[in-house]
Amino acid sequence: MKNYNIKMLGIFVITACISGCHNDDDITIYQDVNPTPSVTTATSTYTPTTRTYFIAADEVEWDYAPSGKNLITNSDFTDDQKVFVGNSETTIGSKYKKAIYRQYSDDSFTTLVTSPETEYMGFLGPTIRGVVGDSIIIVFKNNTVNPASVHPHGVFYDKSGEGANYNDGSNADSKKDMVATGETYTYHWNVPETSMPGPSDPSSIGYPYHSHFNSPKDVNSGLIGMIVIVDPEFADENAFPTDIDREFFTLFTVTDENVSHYIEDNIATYPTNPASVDPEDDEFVESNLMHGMNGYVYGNLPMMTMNSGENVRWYLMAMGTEVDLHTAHWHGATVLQSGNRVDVVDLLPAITRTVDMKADNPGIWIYHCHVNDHINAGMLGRYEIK
Ligand SMILES: [Cu+2]
Repeated sequence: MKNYNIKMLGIFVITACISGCHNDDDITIYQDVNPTPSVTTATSTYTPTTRTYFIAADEVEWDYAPSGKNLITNSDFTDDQKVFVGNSETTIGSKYKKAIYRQYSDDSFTTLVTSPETEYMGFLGPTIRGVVGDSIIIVFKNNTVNPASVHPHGVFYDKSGEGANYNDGSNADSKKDMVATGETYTYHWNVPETSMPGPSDPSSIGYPYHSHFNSPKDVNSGLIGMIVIVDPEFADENAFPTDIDREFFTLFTVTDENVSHYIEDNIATYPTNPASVDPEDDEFVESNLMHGMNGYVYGNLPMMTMNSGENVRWYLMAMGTEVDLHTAHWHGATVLQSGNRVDVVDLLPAITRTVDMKADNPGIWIYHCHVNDHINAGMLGRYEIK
């Protein structure tokens, strides 16, 4: 990254002059924004390729608190916490039917691609990766009962690859608004220079992808994931950035299960007396606002584990509505965000931020949203530096 920033020095000079208060010393600071110069292995030998992903929208039973307890306090849920995770005659509890993106090994969609290393990603879809110059092919199968799509942010697509339905003047032959139940469709995207990390970005950045047939309903149902785009000077053949040791992904969102496609199913399945549920009741509505990180509440996020000394990249994202202003905070470490040293990162719906951490403080540390209401409602996880 260091070399790349030096290459972009001209841009910084212009920016500095516009703001009117910078000199050459300030520009030196910009050259030093990356915390990981010791492992920088920049090359310009990257050969663009085509990356093909087999991704299905699958219906699953999701549990926001699979341990059945609060793992931050290491105790049973309190009455206040049971508002969200308690199952009763008139509340659903921690388990919901959802639709999530899952990766398969080929177009038979029979063998899931999973890894213990990505277990913490929860209901976040598989990471789609690309390097500038690459083509990305998504073979998408909709195994859910509702129409669905894969709409990417950040990459280049034409109408056939947009995965969104609105009045755009294109005809039905040139576009594909949605993929029907049981149907398979192939999206073609490209990664031009306008997708790549900018001068103040680290060597890779994250973007969202999500279903965009009925976007709010589709995303609250669970159809969301992240795309990583890597600077070709810092990309290996797997589209992993070469100047870091490890990556983590976190989605901060208050999933509103009240507007999920599956709310009627969930009312019929989980409350012990479904006939007594009033979907309009304020307490019932509140009970379905799941304040999660990757779909986990109250520390149930599987431990994000790294080794001391590693250079760790965090791709953060929020989704949702006006309650979804989140402030991601790590105990025990700081991060670099576009050249600024912080330990809290601000997020708004569909905003992605990519920040780098030097993991040099061994221990188990809380990692949480710093919004008071969200702390109380369970937007809390942990990470461990070994
Ligand atoms: Cu929050």
